Amino acid sequence: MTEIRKNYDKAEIKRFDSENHMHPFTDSKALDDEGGARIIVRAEGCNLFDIDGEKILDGMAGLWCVNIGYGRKELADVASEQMQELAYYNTFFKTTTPPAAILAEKIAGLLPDNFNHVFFSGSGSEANDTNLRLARTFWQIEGKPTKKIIISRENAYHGSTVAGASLGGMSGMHKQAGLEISGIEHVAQPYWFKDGGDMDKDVFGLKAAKAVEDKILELGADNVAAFIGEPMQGAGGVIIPPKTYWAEINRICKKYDILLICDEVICGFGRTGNWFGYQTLGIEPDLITMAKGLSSGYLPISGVGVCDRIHKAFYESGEDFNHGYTYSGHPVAAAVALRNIEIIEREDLIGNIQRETGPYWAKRFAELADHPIVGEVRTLGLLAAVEISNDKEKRTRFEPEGKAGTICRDHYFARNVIMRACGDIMVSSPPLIITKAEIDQLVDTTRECLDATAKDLGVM
Ligand code: PXG
Repeated sequence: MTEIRKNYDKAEIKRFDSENHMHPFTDSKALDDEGGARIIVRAEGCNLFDIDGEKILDGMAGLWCVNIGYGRKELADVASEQMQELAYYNTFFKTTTPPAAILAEKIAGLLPDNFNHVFFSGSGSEANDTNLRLARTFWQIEGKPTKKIIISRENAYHGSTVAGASLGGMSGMHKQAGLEISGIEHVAQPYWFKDGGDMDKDVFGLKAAKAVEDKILELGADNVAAFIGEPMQGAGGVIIPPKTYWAEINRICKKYDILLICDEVICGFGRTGNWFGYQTLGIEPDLITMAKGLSSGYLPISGVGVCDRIHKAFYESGEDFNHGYTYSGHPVAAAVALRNIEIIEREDLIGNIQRETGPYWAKRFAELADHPIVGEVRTLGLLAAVEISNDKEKRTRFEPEGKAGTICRDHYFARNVIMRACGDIMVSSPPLIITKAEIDQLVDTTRECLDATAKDLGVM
């Protein structure tokens, strides 16, 4: 084992990373064959800097999380102060800490009126594990223990723990390691571009919602605990449901007394131009998952907003809720999350999206719809999706599927701009502080990369 020093050179870091670090969602050999991972050493605002000093525009806010942008000294100071005062204490066994309690109160104030409690955890995946436990335990308490099944959607992303990945509908994840949590069922997603055929978008939205109702009827409402959905599917490709979808899901969940779990891990804390995606899309949730933007990724923290109906059942049950994590309500992460929320408020980041950057973002991205290999452009708040397609009318893909997206992503990479390729969908979710000039850079680079991709595919 090497001793820990202050300074390491690039070659050493590359070697350690290759020889000792196993990356998430990565083909390690392919990464080595390409020369290893890019080493990011610093960041400021919307830009990253790599070990060679290259400046890179981060069109993904890390992994959809650095909402207030990089380099906020204020958060480092808060973390330092809290760490010196009380670096850790738990919230089990009749104890709490000021940051955990104050953050819970603050979040409750942002949630709907019928939400007054938050259960904390460390990541979005853990929070969705909490949701599964909360939903099933709630129905046990209510004397309906058969209500256990959670309905989710194909191509949903709810995390990478066993419960998170089982709740999610990512086929690549389900294929590996036999995800065998029983009582999770998947239905079709509200993805008009791919599955809408000749249907009007709003009619298709109702059809996609009906898949949920059909599944409830097939399983029997007495066996269904909850429906879980992202307001818009992020990792699935920024799939924004037709306007009719969520209103119908609200109605269905109420009719059959099914809990509605709204996974706001990406949409929460300003992303869609409101504090939460349920506001933008008109969702009436019973449980709300939050992570990422809660601390803008400065420290890991997540939570579940719990509505009064569910909280009251637990409160009056006379039993412990036998669930929790070492880091539930971690004081340093909570202090950082609190200051992060304060910054979003103080700088009116959400108002700025509504008035300035949101409309500009939508207008600039919409210009790309005329590109020969673009089938559709979708935007919502500061989210964008550009569908690469070989036929605008039929909305079909280049063969083999995913290749065009990878080519396009590599063109961005070469131009020092980060965009995510979800198959053949180029998606963006930048820090909420992005300026109009940076939006121009992102959109102009996108057009260049689409041109280059079209050339590589032999169509331009
Ligand atoms: N729910 C949603 C909606 C998410 O997007 C999670 C839960 C899980 O959060 P944690 O903190 O456990 O990762 C997520 C995470 C990608 C990508 O490539 C997306 C996520 C994570 C990693 C990569 O788009 N979303």
